[in-house]
Amino acid sequence: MHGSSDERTRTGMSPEALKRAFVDSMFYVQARYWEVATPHDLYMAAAYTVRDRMLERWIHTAETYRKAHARTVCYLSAEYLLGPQLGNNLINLGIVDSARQGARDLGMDLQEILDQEPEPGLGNGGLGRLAACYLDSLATLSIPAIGYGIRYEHGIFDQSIVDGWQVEDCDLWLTNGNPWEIPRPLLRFPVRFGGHTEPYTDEHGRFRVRWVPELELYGMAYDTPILGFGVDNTNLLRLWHATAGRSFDLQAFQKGDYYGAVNAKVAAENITKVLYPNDEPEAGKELRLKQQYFFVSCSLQDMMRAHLQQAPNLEGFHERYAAQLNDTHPSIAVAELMRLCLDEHGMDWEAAWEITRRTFAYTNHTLLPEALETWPVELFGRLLPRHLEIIYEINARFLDELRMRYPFDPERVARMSLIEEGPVRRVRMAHLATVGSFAVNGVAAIHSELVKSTVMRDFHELWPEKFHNVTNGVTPRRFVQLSNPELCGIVTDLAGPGWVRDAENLRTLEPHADDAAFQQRWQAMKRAAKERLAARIREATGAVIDPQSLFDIQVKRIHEYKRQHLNLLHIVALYHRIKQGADSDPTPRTFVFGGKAAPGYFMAKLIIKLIHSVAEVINRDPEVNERLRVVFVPNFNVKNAECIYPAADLSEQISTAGKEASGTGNMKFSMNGALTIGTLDGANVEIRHAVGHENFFLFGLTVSEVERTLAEGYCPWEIYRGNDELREVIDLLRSGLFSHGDPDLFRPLTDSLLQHDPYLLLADYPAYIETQARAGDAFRDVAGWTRMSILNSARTGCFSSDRAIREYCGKIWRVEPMPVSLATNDARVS
Ligand code: GPK
Repeated sequence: MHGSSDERTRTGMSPEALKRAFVDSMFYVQARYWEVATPHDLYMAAAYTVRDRMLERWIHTAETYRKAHARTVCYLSAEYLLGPQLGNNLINLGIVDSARQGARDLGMDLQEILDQEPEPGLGNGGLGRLAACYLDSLATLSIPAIGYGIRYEHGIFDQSIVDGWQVEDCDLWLTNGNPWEIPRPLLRFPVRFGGHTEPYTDEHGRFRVRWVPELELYGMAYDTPILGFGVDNTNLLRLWHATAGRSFDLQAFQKGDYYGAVNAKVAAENITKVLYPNDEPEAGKELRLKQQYFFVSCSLQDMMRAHLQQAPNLEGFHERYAAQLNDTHPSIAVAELMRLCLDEHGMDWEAAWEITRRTFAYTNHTLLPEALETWPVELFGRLLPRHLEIIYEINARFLDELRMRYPFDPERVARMSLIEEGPVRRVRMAHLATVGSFAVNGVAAIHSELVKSTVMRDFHELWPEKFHNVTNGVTPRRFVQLSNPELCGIVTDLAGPGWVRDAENLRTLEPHADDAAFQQRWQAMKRAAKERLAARIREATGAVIDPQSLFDIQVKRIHEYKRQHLNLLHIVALYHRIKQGADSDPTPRTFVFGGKAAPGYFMAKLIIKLIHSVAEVINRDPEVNERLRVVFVPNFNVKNAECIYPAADLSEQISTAGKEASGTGNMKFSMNGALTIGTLDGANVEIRHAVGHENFFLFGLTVSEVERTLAEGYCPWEIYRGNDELREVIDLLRSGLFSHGDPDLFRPLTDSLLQHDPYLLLADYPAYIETQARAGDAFRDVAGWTRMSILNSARTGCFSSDRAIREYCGKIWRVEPMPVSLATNDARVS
């Protein structure tokens, strides 16, 4: 009702209203009374209290968008690495202080309640977290948008460390209930697999194809509201859960094979059981293709349903929606939208193709050849026979066009085909995504250039106007305001509380970079974050670290191209110098590592073991451990990350040039005042440009130098022979010193470095060591370092995901904001 005071409103925001609602939720939702409530009950009651406030905005948003027939962005992503919701939702609602006050009045501590939340880890790393940042920015910028994905019952595994080795434990994020999701049992779509196709003639005498599937199951929607910051817009994240149909297995059921049907039911429900834990895809996993098709089919059917509620037919589908393919994982959407248009809605090929091509846009996130998805034609045809036919038809028409255009270049035509010929024929998903989209983009300037000049070169020559760059971004709400309250306080004092909606306001820090009093406040901010991290590390691992030391941090998935082992070579070199009594960097350092290895990636797991082994030797050697400490934070996830980024002095972004598409951790570190030591790779290039070359520790070969080095016949063994310290460092690794006398343990790593070194660690080693020494020296100049730290925060506002989303909206989606205001909401109840 209009005009009702906050006190009388059921969803009021004052501490009093929140307290009343909290007590109500405890009673009516959790069905608990005060004396027996567990900490988890407190969390659930708090979550429901906050959720009520979100639902009010969400319903109003849905109504507003619907009435306006708003053009809507549909973000299709197999991963959303959301991280804990409660704290972020309090921030976006603007009620952190009210909530803290309310909790205190009831004798509770807000932080303890926040700590109860399990991590929704429905993603592997950068790509999944990017999707989550984009949801935050879409809502904050009032863009009508839906995130579509998979409700994995088990997200990314929990990592623990046993004897220095990674051990994977099953993630159980749903076990105690998920208060943020609304199950929609009636919102279900059928999804079919297998079987065969049959031609027939329809009532107009037209040639048609009917798919006779072998298996039918259902996707059921679970909806999570996504709040914008400081606006009432609240968007939808719709995740699909697989359930068996009533007659689970068409074949088995008809044969009266009940147990066969039961097995089929279990198999159906397995589709959304677990996230594949690789940050680059593992080839040929049938269940993975099923997951991709499953969520894409449900999402497109859902979009069509909503569209047809308001339009007579599908003609304007591409005007109503822009669908972004987050890498190739959802690229089967191109064939599925064709199938839905052709087979389910009776359209002809040209009309269906026109709609399809104008609906999708595709983001490429990697150039690593092993990560470019392809599916064996045999597997594809067995699972999705109709889609394979459609892909063949798309390809036939596409190749005809190419032959016309390049009549004397059959090799080019073969290179561009959607089908890779060879002993095993395969469907090239990146080609399907490119042919079926109106736009293709990379995720950092250098990466987008490489997309055009390498993996997509032929396509870029054919359709230069299709290719774009949108440099990634990260949300300042979670990665500054939530995770670094002291920094947030500093900026808010200078720029007012609205700065987090426009991160360019971080610039207000710049004129204070040399101000002594301001520098002290800045140092206190860093110090507080470092102490928090030290306490957390002590709790998690028992390791004691000194917040006065330089915190040198590398957290990200463990991968050879990211070169955690280059970092280790430097650490062992420092150790070696101290042991030899040689002059060495006098800056005390704490090296912090964190990150998960794909369970089947042996070398990555061995790198984790090596980190622990080096840590063990260094940390307990009194001759060394006053100056060096090495720690590994187990189970790097969003929750831990929030504690880590603000505590860093130095951010390690040391991938081989050309390998890291963008990186996003690099942005989070820099925004929080860490300096970067990094290569000219991914977004490092743009970060260095933004913060100023003098405020960035650059080293290493450039992309073209990497190419040249490899082309000229790179010989790591010669570098090893020619560099005494490097040789001694590698020999130490091979000596058994770090492996209780076993010289073979780390052989796979050292052999790889000496024989092939595909990621050019040895080539970059001297420059890295030298640059690290400069960073160590610079850290001892406290005022100089503080100045550089301030300038890093001040100048990295452009890496806000708001900027990235604005670019997508302008260059790619052509969609406008649609602000929603609760003030005009009649449905609000008092
Ligand atoms: C790229 F291809 C992939 C993938 O499967 N998973 C993934 O996390 C990352 N990525 C890149 O490696 C990062 O450089 C990039 O910042 C991130 O995607 C987001 O674009």
